[in-house]
Amino acid sequence: MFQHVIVKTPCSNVLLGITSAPELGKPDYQLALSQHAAYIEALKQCGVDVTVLPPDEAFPDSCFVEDVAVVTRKCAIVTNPGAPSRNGETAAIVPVLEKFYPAEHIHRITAPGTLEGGDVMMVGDTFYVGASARTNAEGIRQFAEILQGYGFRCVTVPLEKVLHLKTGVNYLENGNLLVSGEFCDKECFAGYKKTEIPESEAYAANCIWVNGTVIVPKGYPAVLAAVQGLGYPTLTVDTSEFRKIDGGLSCLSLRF
Ligand code: CIR
Repeated sequence: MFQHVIVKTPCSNVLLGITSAPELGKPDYQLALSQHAAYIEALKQCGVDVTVLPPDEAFPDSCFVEDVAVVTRKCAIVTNPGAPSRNGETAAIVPVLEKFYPAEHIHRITAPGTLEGGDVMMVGDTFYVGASARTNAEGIRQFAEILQGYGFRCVTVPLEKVLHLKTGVNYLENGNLLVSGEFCDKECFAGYKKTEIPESEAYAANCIWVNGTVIVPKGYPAVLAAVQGLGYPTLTVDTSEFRKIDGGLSCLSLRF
């Protein structure tokens, strides 16, 4: 169960966020703000307390707070984002983590290691880590070493196409995994109950489980039906403006 969630209000420079899909257009700032507010409401409905950090205009992608830290039940790890324009985002998260974790349980990934939280998927005491354009082998080595100190295990998942691991695979607890594209046939996920997401709704592979409820992006009926078919109560949140800069539901929060 999660007690706490940290989110960060989008800044007006969010329209300058990194994107692999410029054809979708730039985010509408006011709409992004209202979608973000609805996201916070959905999280609150799942019974967590939500810490809302102020916007930071220096970093267009800073609302994607998931990438700057990995939060576990025993420790927090401040990452070292591989995207140069995002690397400085980590400074602001440290004092926030200090409110929840003792200093000796807050760790850091350091250069030349890089790692972004979107590449980390927690399944109990196992952490799957995507080796991506943002997360390198040295970052994963450091991450695994830190986790080992807490009795956690790390499994590397080489990525072929997507930005982050959780762009295409997400764990919904109870052995249930939502998978799309390159993750459908990966050997490391063979033991899970996999729900394959159709290519046309691949964006919605990024759902989040929060205390028994699954939050699904709005507008993906096949995924919504599949998640409901697994027996989960669901909430939907429109993330259209974040999608334009490659962001999804998980990217917008730290949950612990
Ligand atoms: C980026 O490229 O870093 C942002 N535009 C999107 C980050 C999405 N974060 C995530 O998947 N965890």
